[in-house]
Amino acid sequence: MTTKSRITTGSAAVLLGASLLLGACGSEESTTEATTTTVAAATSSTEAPDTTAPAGELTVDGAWARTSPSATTKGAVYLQITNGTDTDDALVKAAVDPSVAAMVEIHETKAAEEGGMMQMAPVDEIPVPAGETVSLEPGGYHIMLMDLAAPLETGATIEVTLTFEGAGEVVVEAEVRDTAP
Ligand SMILES: [Cu+2]
Repeated sequence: MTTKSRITTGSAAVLLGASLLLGACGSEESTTEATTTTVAAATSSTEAPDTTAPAGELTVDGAWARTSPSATTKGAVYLQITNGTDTDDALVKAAVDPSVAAMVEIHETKAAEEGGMMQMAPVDEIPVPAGETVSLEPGGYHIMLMDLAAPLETGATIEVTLTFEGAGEVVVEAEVRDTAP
């Protein structure tokens, strides 16, 4: 496995999951393969200790979109941005294909000055300081999809193009889910 050094702990978990599925199939041949895969995964997870993203990269993980009730034309996308570089960056724009939504904004949900009600408002950018992870999650920052072409259905996948001030464009796939992963 020549790419071993690039396998992250996350990938190892996926391999492990796949090998369990293979093992469940029952044939002796696939059981043998599964055993080999498990060993490889265990080895690579030892080599890739449980730390943050590789140094020098800005990475986006865990993208998902919340299902929208059929009566609404809005949806939201959540994800985590890890800035593994030593330079501050910022998410300045998000976009989806017009076949998904006509307009996309970056929003922040927070308690209003008066009354304490939660409300959301567009922001120009989401700062992602060097070495930090910023979560877009329900009740906080999110990517707002406006004027949806159709309600978001569980299991569908949306391609979202993120534009960072420093890192440029990053395209992520967001799975439509009922709840956070
Ligand atoms: Cu919003």
